[in-house]
Amino acid sequence: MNNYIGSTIAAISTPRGKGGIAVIRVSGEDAIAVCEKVFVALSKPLSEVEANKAVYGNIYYRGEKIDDGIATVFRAPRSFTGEDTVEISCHGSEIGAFLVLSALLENGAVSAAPGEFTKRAFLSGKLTLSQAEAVGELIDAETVAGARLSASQLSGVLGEKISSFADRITHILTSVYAYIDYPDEDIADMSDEEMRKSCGEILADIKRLSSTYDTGRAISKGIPCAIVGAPNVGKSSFLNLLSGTDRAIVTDIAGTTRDVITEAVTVGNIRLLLSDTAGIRETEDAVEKIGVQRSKKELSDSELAFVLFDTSREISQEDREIISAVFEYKGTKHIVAVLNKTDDGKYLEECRAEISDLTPYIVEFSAKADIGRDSLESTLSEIFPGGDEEIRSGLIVVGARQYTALKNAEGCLNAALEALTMLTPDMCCSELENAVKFLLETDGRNVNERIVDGIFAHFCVGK
Ligand SMILES: Nc1nc2c(ncn2[C@@H]2O[C@H](COP(=O)(O)OP(=O)(O)OP(=O)(O)O)[C@@H](O)[C@H]2O)c(=O)[nH]1
Ligand SMILES: [Mg+2]
Repeated sequence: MNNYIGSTIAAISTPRGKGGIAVIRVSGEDAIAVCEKVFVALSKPLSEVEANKAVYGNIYYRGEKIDDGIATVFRAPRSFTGEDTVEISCHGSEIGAFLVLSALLENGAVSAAPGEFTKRAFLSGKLTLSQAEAVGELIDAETVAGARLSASQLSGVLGEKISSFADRITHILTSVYAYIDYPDEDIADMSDEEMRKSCGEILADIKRLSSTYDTGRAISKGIPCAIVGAPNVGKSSFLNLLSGTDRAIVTDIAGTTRDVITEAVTVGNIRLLLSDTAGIRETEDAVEKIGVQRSKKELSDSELAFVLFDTSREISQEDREIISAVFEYKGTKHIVAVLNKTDDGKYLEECRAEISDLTPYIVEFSAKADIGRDSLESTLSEIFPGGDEEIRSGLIVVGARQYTALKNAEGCLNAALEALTMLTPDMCCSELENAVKFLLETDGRNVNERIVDGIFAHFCVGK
């Protein structure tokens, strides 16, 4: 991203391909002058059009009329980027939009880098970094809940919350400074005891927020889930039912699935990236053997394992081996036992007893009779707490950057608490300062340019 901030940038902001209209966005000091050379409004020149007004006109490329359309004029600082901006809407042919862009580039604009409009909005103080990221999340959202969450974060609530933690720590810091600089005078706002208490409270609040990260990812990006179990327990039927497709072949022959089949599904607010795998068992079949190896790899790569059992038959040696294989991941992965075939569940209780140590999350299910989806949904919302209210409030961490900053701040606060207990105020001071630094960085204050570039490079051109 080498365009300097004073340059005027242009890009097609609508997706590639044919559409009703295409929008070309131009932003920068000369946005209106550049557009005036390309877009001739019928009523008056663009430079005389008031802010936030749209005008109809003709569009020219190398002196030849190529289209007609609408130009909307925004004037600094009241635009998305904070700069003068013109948005030209033309007919939505790909080549037409490309010609409009070429005309603009020939008349003084430069091509915008991915995310550059949003980057400028951030640099001119129109958006905080968290809000800018929410714009990116909103564009990328794959679920309704994800879109709703990023829409509520556009208002900046998450950033405000994080910055309120920084303010509270700064308040403690002022007392620590007073204590260090004037040890003999009683001018600190807070006593030792009060500092410790306040530090502990902030730490608890930060932890509460950082613990929403799993849910944030589950809502916006999805959680990689492996469906594992012995052959024929109904793994493929489970995937098909949840995805509402016939993606995976289902037969009563054990060892039907060989390759890994993936489907993204949404259960409640949670997005699951499901992988159906081969039944895990000892086999002499060369192809099935590879399938079994892939199942194990899928299990190890997943964050959540759905372990399926067939409750219409006795628990087998194969089931027990799978239980012990999944047991290894207890504490590092979410584990949900799905007791399938409850429409014929003669061995349901036996099955329950067998898995009681494996996981508290047990769902009675029938992929054939479509029983158990509600129970699955409520189990998932126990694992990923945070319902509609949190989504509406926007107080769910989605970005890895915010999460890391909160975790770092937690580390500093823990160390600061220790220093307060040992009565080493210097130590406490630097830990609290670091905590503030980590927290403020989430909103782009003190963030070095490299991080900023990295964030905006993930955007699409025209955003
Ligand atoms: N009664 C009953 N049968 C089921 C249920 N779910 C699946 N089945 C049947 O069980 C058999 C195996 O189902 P699949 O979904 O292919 O099982 P799988 O675990 O994917 O099997 P492999 O790929 O061979 O490991 C099929 O005949 C299904 O129709 C259920 O809930 N109840
Ligand atoms: Mg299968």
